[in-house]
Amino acid sequence: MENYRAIFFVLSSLVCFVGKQASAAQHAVGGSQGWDESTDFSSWASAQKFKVGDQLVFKYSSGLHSVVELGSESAYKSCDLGSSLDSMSTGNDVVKLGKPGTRFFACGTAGHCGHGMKVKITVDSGSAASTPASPSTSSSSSSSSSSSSDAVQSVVGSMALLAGVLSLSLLMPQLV
Ligand SMILES: [Cu+2]
Repeated sequence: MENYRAIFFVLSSLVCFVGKQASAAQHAVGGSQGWDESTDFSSWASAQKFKVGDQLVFKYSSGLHSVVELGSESAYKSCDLGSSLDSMSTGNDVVKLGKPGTRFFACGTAGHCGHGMKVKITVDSGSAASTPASPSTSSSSSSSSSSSSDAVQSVVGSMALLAGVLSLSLLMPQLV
């Protein structure tokens, strides 16, 4: 009879764990191919959903490539690495997507960006509605709705926990 108690405890904590995991994803840039010249980053990025709180991980051989964050779409298009916001070169670089908007990354190795080693990441506010791609560069979108999906996740998590506790207490009379 002790088994039931253990099973319900494991089940309810598992659901909470899964709920927490789903709220922030980690995206390995380029998928299994990683941050490499041969990877098709535009098709990789279009298949992904980037939310506030998610992380990007750039995986590559340190020394061969690097990661440079660019400040504008025009710098991204022309591979102008001179106006970079940030640069990383460990080979396992983690970038946190802290707010909605578009971010631009390119490889800092000479010639690589021109060969397509660059990626544009559009971070969504976290709500279900898709944000229309606006040509203006001004970031006027508010971050007020950024925590809505996290809130839903925690509600789902606590409801699952409640269900677990409830079924546990229902079983209690038989157990003791
Ligand atoms: Cu490179």
